[in-house]
Amino acid sequence: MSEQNFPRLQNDSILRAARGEPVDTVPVWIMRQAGRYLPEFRELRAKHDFFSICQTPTLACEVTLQPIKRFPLDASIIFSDILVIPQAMGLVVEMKPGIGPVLPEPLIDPSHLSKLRIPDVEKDLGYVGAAITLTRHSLQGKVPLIGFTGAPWTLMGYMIQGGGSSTMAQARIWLYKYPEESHKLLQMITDVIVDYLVMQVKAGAQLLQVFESHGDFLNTELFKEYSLKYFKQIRDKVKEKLEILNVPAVPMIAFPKGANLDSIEIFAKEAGYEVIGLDWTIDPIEARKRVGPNITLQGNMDPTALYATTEKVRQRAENMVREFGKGRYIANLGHGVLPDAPIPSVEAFIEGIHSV
Ligand code: 1CP
Repeated sequence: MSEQNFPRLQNDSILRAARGEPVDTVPVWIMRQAGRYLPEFRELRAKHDFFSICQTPTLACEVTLQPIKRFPLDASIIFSDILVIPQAMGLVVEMKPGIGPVLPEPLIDPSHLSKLRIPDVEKDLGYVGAAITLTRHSLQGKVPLIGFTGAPWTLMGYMIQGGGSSTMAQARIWLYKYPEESHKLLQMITDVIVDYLVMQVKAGAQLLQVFESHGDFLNTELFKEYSLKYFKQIRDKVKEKLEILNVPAVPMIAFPKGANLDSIEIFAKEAGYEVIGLDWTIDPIEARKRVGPNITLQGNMDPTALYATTEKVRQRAENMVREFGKGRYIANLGHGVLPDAPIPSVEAFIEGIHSV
């Protein structure tokens, strides 16, 4: 597949860090960097429904570029949501302001698996590809563009709970009560994810991140069986399919949020991702000891630390780089930036990272 005549990349520090090559300054991006903490996003969002923005390439592109215009970030991430997959599989997903995603007809028991359809990814999610291609051109080579997906267990959680949950109890019950059907559902989701990520790379995504936002709810045993297993499949099949299509592979970032150090160590040995994202509970020095020298780490300042004084934010960002070290490291928060995060703190965070 051709490079679609994309503009030449001017800042490749995140790609270098992902590949383990030296960088002058540590690359930084912020999970959820295109979103509600930006007044220009809120202004656009007041005029458009959430999923209409995702489905309209010019709007998705505009929102993706908003943080890039404001801050000296080293990567952009395409504006979309992880819930576009359950939607493409036939479930209704509504985005309720102040609440978040709501799925009014969730999967109650395995008989509901018959409600799901196998989407034609190029057709049903082609709007994400179109947004990626347009954004690659509009970025004019300033920074690389990240594509993303939710991981299978995280998406399964929303499909069963019908929205966010502080316990994921119904979804966890499925794992014990219906293990076979849980694997069947996870496999269906995995197959869609693989085609979806391949489509994103063909469209121009230069890195891919897989968000396991509900990793918190899995102990090491469940993590191996219901998360790691599918992470591996995604990585192997995406690389295999791209090779068959003669499309160059791109670095893959896994974000197993809430995974403990034991799970992270196993993940590093087995999953085959170039980059592992850490949440803010993980100690950088301990994480490096566990994963060894050949994996890039990403993260992990506590998003609520942005509410300290800007001077403290800058210092904390500098200290974080010193702890992780400048090699094989991508700076980020340990989870998404909060909807009312102070913008001067976001600026101080980025400045602190780049100053080391
Ligand atoms: O800038 C970016 O990062 C790109 C846009 C992006 C991404 C990467 C959005 C826009 N969502 C996501 C990923 C996403 N969506 C995740 C993984 C990251 C994480 O763990 O934070 C998750 C869990 C979701 C699901 C979701 N969508 C939630 C969380 C609900 C819960 O369980 O508590 C919410 C609130 C949304 C809505 C959403 N997605 C994105 C935005 C800007 C918004 C706000 C919606 C609005 O404007 O009304």
